[in-house]
Amino acid sequence: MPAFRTPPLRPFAIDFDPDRLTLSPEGPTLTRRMSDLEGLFRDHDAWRTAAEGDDPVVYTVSSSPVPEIERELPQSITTILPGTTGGELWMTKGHQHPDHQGEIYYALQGAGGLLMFDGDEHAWLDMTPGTIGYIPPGWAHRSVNTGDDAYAFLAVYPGGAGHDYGWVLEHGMGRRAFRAEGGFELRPYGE
Ligand code: PAN
Ligand code: ZN
Repeated sequence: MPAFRTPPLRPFAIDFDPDRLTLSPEGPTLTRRMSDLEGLFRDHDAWRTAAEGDDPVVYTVSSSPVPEIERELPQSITTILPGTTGGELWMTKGHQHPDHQGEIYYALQGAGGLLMFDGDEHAWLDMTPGTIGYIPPGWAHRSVNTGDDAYAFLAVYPGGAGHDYGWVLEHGMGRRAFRAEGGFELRPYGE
């Protein structure tokens, strides 16, 4: 374990285990269950039934020890489990970076999508292992598992970026992704 100073850190290597999808050394891991995703799925009744039932884990976010502070460049691995709620594919909460900072995603495993919304226009990137998704400044972003297995990706973002989840509750994400014959389909946010 490297000796950390604040800021900046000393140089150090992070081992990535592609089978276990872990980082070593590791920082905090966040677990998002269905009950943490209130107000996000279109079918609120289906969400409530699942949240009040077995309240499944929808995704985890495992970070390296790099702290979320100005000038540092933290990274984390998000793993979204396969599933649907009211037909809508399991996804991350989605957020906007308050100071409109950019971000890089790198798909590691499974099949997913990177949905972005600038408050006006939406964009969708298919994400399969090897795809680098670029999130420009000012685009809120949400990840969706479009496959039948876990979808995992690496995120690298400015330490001072902050995460505004209220923005998505207020503005939506432009589109929603639903399971459909032979794959998935995007529908307007309100439908
Ligand atoms: C990612 C996300 C992660 C979880 O590391 O934070 O995928 O998604 P939510 O934060 O929307 O729950 C990232 O975009 N960081 O900036
Ligand atoms: Zn982000």
